[in-house]
Amino acid sequence: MRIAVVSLFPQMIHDALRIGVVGRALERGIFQIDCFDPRDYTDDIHRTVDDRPFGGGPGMVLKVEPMRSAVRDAVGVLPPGSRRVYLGADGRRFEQSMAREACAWPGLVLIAGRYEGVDERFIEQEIDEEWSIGDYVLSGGELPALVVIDAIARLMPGTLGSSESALQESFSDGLVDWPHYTRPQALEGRDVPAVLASGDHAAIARWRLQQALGRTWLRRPELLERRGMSDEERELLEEFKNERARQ
Ligand code: 9D3
Repeated sequence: MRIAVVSLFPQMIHDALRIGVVGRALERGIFQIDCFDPRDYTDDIHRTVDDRPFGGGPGMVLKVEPMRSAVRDAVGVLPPGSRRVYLGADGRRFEQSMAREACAWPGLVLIAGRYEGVDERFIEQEIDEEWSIGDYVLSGGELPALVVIDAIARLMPGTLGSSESALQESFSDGLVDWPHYTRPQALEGRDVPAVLASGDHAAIARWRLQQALGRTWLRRPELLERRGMSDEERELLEEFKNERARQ
């Protein structure tokens, strides 16, 4: 897959993507990133990319022409059928299902805003979708673009090792994680749950699913609503609630 990023801070994108599993996937050619800086598409001596908002008020607005030229060049290096996504604070909340869908697109242009945002006519003419990564105020779309790239890159075949890949799409999908433990088995009088050291793999799998269901019920009940439960899972959760009520 080819990803293009339109950003006034291309260094921020390149530097961050050198690190970790995503950096290794890039090195191995599993996907490709190209950055397009709107400032390179200006023709005045100051290389102006922003201007004051019509109607007045604080802050600056990204001008249409440099943004449009950068996006059109980006689209030019991507295969046909690629999609253009603007990262904006008012966009649709990015979630895992969107990463899965985007993974199947031939190419993706991510456009990072800065300042108060971009002239609305640019959105209307040049953008297919608008995504946000959550309800908090950031300084621009670069960190969101990196979040989206990370989530998509992990889904590409070959990015993760086989053991990490095996963790994806398991029965515990749509649940929060179960608790993890490592050595030492006894730590200041707090032991690792006995079942995990029992060697009984069926009992361990059952305990982990029960913990995941219980923790999802406690922390993220809306996820449980969305996912639903099998009869067996309902029983495990009831047992979790009963044990919790006795403690
Ligand atoms: C405080 C300014 N806000 C006035 C109501 C609007 C605003 C403008 C520009 C808020 C944030 C930004 C910059 N943010 C992004 O470009 C952005 C973002 C975000 O802030 N949160 C979550 N996802 C994203 S994606 C792009």
